[in-house]
Amino acid sequence: MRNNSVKTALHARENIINGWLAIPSAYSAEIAGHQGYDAVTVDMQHGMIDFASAVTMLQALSSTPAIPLVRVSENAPAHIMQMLDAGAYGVICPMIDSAEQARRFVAACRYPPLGIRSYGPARALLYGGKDYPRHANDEILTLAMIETRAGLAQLDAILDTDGLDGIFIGPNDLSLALTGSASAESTHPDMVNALEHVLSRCRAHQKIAGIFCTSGDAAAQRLAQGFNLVTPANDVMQLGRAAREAIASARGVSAPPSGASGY
Ligand code: 3PY
Ligand code: MG
Repeated sequence: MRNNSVKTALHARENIINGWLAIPSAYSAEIAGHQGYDAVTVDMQHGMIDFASAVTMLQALSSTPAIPLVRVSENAPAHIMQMLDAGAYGVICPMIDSAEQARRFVAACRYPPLGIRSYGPARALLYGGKDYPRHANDEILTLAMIETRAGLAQLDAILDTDGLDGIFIGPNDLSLALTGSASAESTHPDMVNALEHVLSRCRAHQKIAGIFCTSGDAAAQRLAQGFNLVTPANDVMQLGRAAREAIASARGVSAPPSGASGY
């Protein structure tokens, strides 16, 4: 099976830069995959992406060096299994609030006897290779999103889940839950403490700590803080930012900090 270089690197404590796609386009995915990201995630929760588009995006990513990941829309085994069959080498699952939800998530990603994944690897065989079924349980990356008060309260139990590789923080949802306002780079003390808590618990459990960020600078700060996997904004934010900067530079003015695009 094609090695999941991102999983290998993460477990060797190397940092991973992960792109994030919300635009339903194979061409965008192909461009992103060639820019130097270690991994690129197809976002089926908040991206404008249906299953058919996701398949073409995973196909496009397959022609690039980036490892293809999917953020599923919910913790639904059939959906998770379908995205793995479509060739996702890792799954980021939103809104994990308990050990039971984490166990259900990981079980959907693992063939028996470790889990309940149904057999039918389809495109995963083409991307991964003929021996995919024998090695998939070891190679597929599983990241549970912590982005609620409940998830934070149950963090240790979630981190104890066998087969869970780590945590990916959704800072917008988490700050909304903790402070009443969604802000990925929130400096509210409750958010700062929550992120430090997640980092130290991930370290104690020897699990990966990942987080969504809104820019390269923000991602660099998160890496310096101790996170292992960062997403330096999604394609929509990057497109909007590049357009604002180009327009401002053509007009000889400074670019406005944010536009109407992205979240
Ligand atoms: C969040 O910030 O809540 C996310 O889910 C990132 O996409
Ligand atoms: Mg979220």
